[in-house]
Amino acid sequence: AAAPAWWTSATVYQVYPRSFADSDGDGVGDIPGIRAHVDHLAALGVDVVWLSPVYATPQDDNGYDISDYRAVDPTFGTLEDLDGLIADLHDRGIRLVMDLVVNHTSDEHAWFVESRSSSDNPKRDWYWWRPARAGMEAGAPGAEPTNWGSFFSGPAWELDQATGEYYLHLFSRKQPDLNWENPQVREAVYDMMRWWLDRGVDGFRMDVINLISKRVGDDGSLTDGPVGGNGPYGDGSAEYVCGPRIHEFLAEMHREVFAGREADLITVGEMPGVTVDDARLFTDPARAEVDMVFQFEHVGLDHGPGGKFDVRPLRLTDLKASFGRWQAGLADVGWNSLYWDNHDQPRAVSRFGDDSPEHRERSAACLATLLHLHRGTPYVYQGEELGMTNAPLERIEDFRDIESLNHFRQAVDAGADPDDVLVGLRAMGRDNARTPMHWDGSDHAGFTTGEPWIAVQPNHDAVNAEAARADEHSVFHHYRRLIAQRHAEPVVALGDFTMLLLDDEQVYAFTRTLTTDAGDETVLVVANVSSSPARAAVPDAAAWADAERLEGCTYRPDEGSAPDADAALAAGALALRPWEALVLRRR
Ligand code: TEU
Repeated sequence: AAAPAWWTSATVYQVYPRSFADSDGDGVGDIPGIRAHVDHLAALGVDVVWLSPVYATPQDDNGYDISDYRAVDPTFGTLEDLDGLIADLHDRGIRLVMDLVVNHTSDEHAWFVESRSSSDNPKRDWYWWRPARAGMEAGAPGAEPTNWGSFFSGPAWELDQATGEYYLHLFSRKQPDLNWENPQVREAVYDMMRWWLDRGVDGFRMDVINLISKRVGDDGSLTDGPVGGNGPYGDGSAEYVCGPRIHEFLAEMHREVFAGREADLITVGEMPGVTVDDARLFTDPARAEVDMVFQFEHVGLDHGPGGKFDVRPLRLTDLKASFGRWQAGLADVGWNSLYWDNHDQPRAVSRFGDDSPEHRERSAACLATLLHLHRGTPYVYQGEELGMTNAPLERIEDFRDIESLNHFRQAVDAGADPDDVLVGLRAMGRDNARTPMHWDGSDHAGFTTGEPWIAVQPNHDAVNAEAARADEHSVFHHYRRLIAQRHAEPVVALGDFTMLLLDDEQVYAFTRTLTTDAGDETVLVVANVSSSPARAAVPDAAAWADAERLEGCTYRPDEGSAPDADAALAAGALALRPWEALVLRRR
């Protein structure tokens, strides 16, 4: 068999540039700010940095609305700054992955400016232009070409007065969708991607890449989606999630952009709504599409029927069933990416752990242990390695994100009680993860000398990188050791995964097994995912009586486990303190 790809033992760190570090005091993070902190990343030991967009942008969606793919936005710096960052990272053996946002551009991109200028412009067909619904007048209520809702509230179509036609925007009206049916669009994107690879970047994280193929009839028609549950709009996802030509497009991209140099690169497709079966196809190396995908199943388990802001308690059994299914589904073919959070999700410790002062560090460390001992490539979102928490967002004025602001306005206009709407936004709003990184305990947490674009969290006095690096028992050093174990231990990177105790609402347990010529090696992970004591009835417990602790994987090993942990485990009744995680190995 071929040697495993380098990224099977790698960990990726996501930098959200707006909120990482500001070098010039304008209150917004920038590339020189990142360069000033690469040693933090090197100390953590990550292999790859994924940089959220720094391209030219009017910042309608914090850079996910790009007006020039080959320019750096002045807010973030210059192309030379970016070249410098690539060099700084490469000097430390860290690769750089760029965000690739090509489902849509900004409405201020030159392509769209041309496209909208007239119905016979050569670039007209680069976007999705459609007349009003048959028999209806453009602009009349319900006259949009389809009934699809946008991810950011309201309809997915915007009427453009210049030609009296509508254009499609699955996200904001300043993010028109590119028409991937047009081969010129695809070639322009591939050319831009090659330009970045030639500049030294090591791969791409592909934004909503499974939405690029829309189902379109021979006559150019698009189809309405079912209405119900969530507001007046139809759910168009069946028409564009993993659409008819998605595999063809990604295979073509691979041939045109990656072929011949793929061994040194890493590609990850962000894919809301992707199923395990789709993901097997996308990540099967023999098909040459992408290395791995970001799936959304585990971050949807606490969403109610009303959508992401309709928050429901998470059941641990659901979480384990989901992760277990993905681990099993991509065991023989393909590869998983592993994440608890990112710039679109609430903070891991607040959502899956317990962010009270008593349990914050222990639960953050427990979640890290669990994720980093799964099979797949772990992604760490900036601040996660410190156990940063959700932001204390109170009033609507505290929010900055277009998704939250649009949702609030639409829900309140539709008659909802603003206080009720805020409950969902506080729990799920994307600004929770977008407050500035905590570098130290000083004013503005060392993020900026100016006025930060969004408030710094008050808990930066206790939760910050300077304090964490100085304390060998910190969450930071626990992450560092886990990342190192993936490099050092083939069983962590490659071992087969088996979920245990699927019916237990408190305990998360699994094994990893590696078969080599030297014999079998098995790692057992048992964690109490709760703030009260737990008992774990581990199957086949007697076999673990003489097992050793897997070095570096136990948070605060000096505290030991509950007295006689190994004996208790052997007797089938292991007692675990709140958020305690035990990692054992036997050969
Ligand atoms: O996100 C796509 C996505 O499906 C969601 O996670 C989205 O952020 C939203 O919360 C849906 O409710 C990607 C980017 O990660 C996100 O930041 C962008 O806003 C979006 O695409 C559009 O480019």
